[in-house]
Amino acid sequence: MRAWASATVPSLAAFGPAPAVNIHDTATAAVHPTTPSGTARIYVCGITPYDATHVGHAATYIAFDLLIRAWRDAGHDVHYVQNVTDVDDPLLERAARTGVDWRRLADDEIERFRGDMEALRVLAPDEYVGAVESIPLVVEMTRRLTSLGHAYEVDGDWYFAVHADPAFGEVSRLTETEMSSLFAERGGDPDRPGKKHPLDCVLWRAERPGEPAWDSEIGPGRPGWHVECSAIALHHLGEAFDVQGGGSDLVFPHHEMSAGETQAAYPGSTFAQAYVHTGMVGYEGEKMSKSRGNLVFVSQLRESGVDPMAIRLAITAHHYRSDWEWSSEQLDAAQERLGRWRAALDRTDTALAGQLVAEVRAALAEDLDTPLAIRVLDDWAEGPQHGDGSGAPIVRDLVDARLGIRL
Ligand code: 5CA
Ligand code: ZN
Repeated sequence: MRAWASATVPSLAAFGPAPAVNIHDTATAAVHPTTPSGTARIYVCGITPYDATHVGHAATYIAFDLLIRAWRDAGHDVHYVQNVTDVDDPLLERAARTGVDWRRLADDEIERFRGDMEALRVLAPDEYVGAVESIPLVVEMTRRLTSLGHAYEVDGDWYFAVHADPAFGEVSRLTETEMSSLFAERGGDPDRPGKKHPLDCVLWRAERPGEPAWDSEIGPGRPGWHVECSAIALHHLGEAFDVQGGGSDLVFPHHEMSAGETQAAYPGSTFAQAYVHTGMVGYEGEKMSKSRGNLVFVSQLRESGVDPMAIRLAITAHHYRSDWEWSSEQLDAAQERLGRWRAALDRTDTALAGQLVAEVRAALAEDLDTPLAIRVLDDWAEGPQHGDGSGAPIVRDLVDARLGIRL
């Protein structure tokens, strides 16, 4: 699938490489150094394209964009893969309810997402991969799990036996009781008769009347959700890639199951080295979600004339791991902040700019501490300055390369 156009990232190489990047891993509940061997490999779970991109989605993709920018500044090449869940229950339900062809709905929303990501200066993945185009990979993984005795059939649907992976549970660190309630809440079917274990999840869903289906050696049907990401990540990145990313609502079951399926299919393998999760953005007292309908769309903000850089700065003012609430006041504050930073450029010399490079890099190397990076820049913009403006291009490049914001 076609991705979108990436903005060019200015190089800060004149200041030497940025420090190595430390990031919080959900599986160990601690901040660790990332240790890419040359090229850093990252998989970020993409959208299910049945509605427009909201501020919560944008916050998640901006967080991983900051990680990619941190790696690049530290001297790494980055191999970035993102999927699109272009066939799944919520998409088909929305299409049926609104009388729109499901493929048309998906294509239109993917196109809108591309426009939003481009406007927010989120760098595009190297491979942008749809579930539909990955069906052969999903079928292959299901067959492999079946041949190892880790998958079984219930009335034409294929299930993954979750306990086939000895490490099952180590991503989310949840108890079986906690897993059960989340599984039921987030699309699982713990009570289905014929399953061997309530937590076993669907690998391949047999054709149902009125639903799209694809022919395969395991019968006509469509991919389950979790295996889509297992198969795409493994095929495009290989095992033990550096970071598996997404919002905290994906910790369980999605990331637990994706890791489990891959590790069971390839005994002894590790899916990802770190599982990185963003906090949930709320609005009007609840998590912003397509099913709740309390949404602030990036495209609507853009259409109403809001500067995408102000949207990005308002989002970045929060640490990526915290849960927070969107409000229009934050957008106003970000717009004012942009103005203060822009006004300070002409009063900055190269020595001061070089100091800012070091301080912003240090803040972002420590689990992408954007609130600290922004404080550094606020202090610069508000502090006494005796500069001649010679440092302006450096600060512009710094804020562009590391925060993705053009001043
Ligand atoms: N297609 C699957 C992942 S394979 C999916 O979860 N799609 S999604 O469209 O529902 O969400 C896309 C990404 O946005 C996911 O990483 C999800 O965790 C994140 N996300 C969804 N809602 C929010 C929110 N309110 N705040 C922050 N991130 C969110
Ligand atoms: Zn995913």
